[in-house]
Amino acid sequence: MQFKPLTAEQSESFEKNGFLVVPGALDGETLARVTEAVDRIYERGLREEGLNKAGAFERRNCIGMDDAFLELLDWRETVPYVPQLLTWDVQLDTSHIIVRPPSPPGTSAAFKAIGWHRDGGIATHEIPEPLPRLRMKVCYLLSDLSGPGRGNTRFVPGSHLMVGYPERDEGEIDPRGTIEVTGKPGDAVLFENRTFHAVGPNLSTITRKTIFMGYSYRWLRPLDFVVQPPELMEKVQDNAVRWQLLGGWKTDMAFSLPKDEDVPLRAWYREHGLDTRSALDVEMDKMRPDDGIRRRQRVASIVGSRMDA
Ligand SMILES: O=C(O)CCC(=O)C(=O)O
Repeated sequence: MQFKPLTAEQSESFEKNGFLVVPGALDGETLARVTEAVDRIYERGLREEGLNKAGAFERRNCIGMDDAFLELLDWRETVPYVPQLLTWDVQLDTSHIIVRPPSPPGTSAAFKAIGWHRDGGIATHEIPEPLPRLRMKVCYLLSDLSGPGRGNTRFVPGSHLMVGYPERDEGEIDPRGTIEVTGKPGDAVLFENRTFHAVGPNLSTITRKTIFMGYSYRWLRPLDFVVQPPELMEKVQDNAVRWQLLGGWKTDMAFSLPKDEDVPLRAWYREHGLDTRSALDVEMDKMRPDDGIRRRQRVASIVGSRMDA
């Protein structure tokens, strides 16, 4: 995977708001290929099953449905940011087409296609607050969402750092500070699991098309599949990073104590100077498990020298 450093401004913005817009993330050709694949799946889905109760079409775990989606797995303009904001120890945990056609006439401005929530399903309710950052999504806009009211994703900036639900003022539809994220086809929006988000009605004449690719720590369960099918794993067997991202592994303890062959992104991370672990962690890593006495001595000497300092 190519490296693309986050700028200080992007990093500050993500840390402050819990989301980040990357304009022009998809070039014209890729945008056309992804949109064409989404259109095909959407049109077939509409014919065969219609829209869901919220008036949308959704296809989960779509990664294997078209090679255009596989390109997004490690997309050069966005995915290099994921290890910089989360960790090298990442996997794809969801790939999700969401199409939102115009809402029926008369739909209330208060309608919610998706209510306010944080990502992660049941884990969000079972992990004691304050929640850690565990997952993040990259949403690729395939339609013109440059104005509000088109079924855009709504965010409460800064809500990733809150404990509990964001406050809503009496008589207001949305929590205080809510924004609708806007962007053009080909733009991407990165957001993390703790950032509260929701979707209102699509009051425009534009059909909102998006594809979401989610990433999380490898020791978490994926959100919308258990394991990817062998045919898909076969397609990426010569691409070590894609293999990691699709949940592949090489050693028995790959998800608890990964070896370098399980996680090529660890070497990538170090190669690009992102390894900011403490001296203690680095030392611990170098030690073999059967090296108990020496390990204790070395740790004691590091800790001792720190306490002396
Ligand atoms: O459709 C959207 O904009 C939001 C989707 C969503 O809530 C999610 O991916 O968790």
